[in-house]
Amino acid sequence: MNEPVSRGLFITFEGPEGAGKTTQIARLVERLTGAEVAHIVTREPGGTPLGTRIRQVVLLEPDLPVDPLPEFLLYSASRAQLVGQIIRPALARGEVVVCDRYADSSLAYQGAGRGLDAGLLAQITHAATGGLQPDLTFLLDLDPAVGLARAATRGEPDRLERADLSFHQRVREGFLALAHGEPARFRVMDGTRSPDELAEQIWSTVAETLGTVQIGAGQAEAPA
Ligand code: T5A
Repeated sequence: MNEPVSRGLFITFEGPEGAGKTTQIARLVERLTGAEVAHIVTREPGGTPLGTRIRQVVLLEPDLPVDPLPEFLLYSASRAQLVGQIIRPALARGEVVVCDRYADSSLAYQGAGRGLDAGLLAQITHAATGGLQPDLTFLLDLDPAVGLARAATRGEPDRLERADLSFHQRVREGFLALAHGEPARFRVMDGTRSPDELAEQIWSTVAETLGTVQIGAGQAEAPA
């Protein structure tokens, strides 16, 4: 069985395509680095050699047929490896873990979006993660049409970016329903606000949370 995590802080960023997660994670990392808070940054799918290969198959080969259940299982395999190899060890060292997407993405994309049974997703996710849940999840909420237009400026669409707008609307609703169900963990942010405004809001929440937990060796005080 997995050891219980008693230290560290697990932060995830979620949201529809192009919501601004990568931008805000970079801003948060600057603040954590400036405040000398031990941290790592990772992402899903990916974050390990296995996860990187799965990412290639599941996202970047959009013409390869992959049905919804195997798609979810591939994300889950990447997640299981990431949790065991990267996330739990970092939390056990007392570090902040910042992860670009996690299990909520499966519930939103493969559950609300593709229509897979929520109970099945929860059962397999529990097996893949040993029940590890983020302490704090920032949901950058955005009209998917706006997010897809932002993402489109980057070149060829991946498998998910190719899905139609109604799929992405279900994904957005799925995320909002998850946030509604777990208000203590989720912070829903308006993804149309400026990057600077969002970064300030996010840092203020993280700094406040850091003040309530003991992070890393020698990090007894909350950052300014
Ligand atoms: N997936 C993933 C599943 O289906 N199931 C799962 O279980 C998991 C884990 C991952 C895909 O995998 C799917 C979901 C996804 O489709 P990805 O390549 O990692 O794909 O991409 P995304 O996570 O979707 O991230 P994106 O890079 O598309 O978007 P971000 O990171 O949310 O947005 P970002 O920061 O790159 O910004 C996009 C553009 O918008 C601008 C940026 O400059 C950039 O040009 N921007 C803003 N513009 C205006 N205002 C702001 N506040 C802005 N913030 C950023």
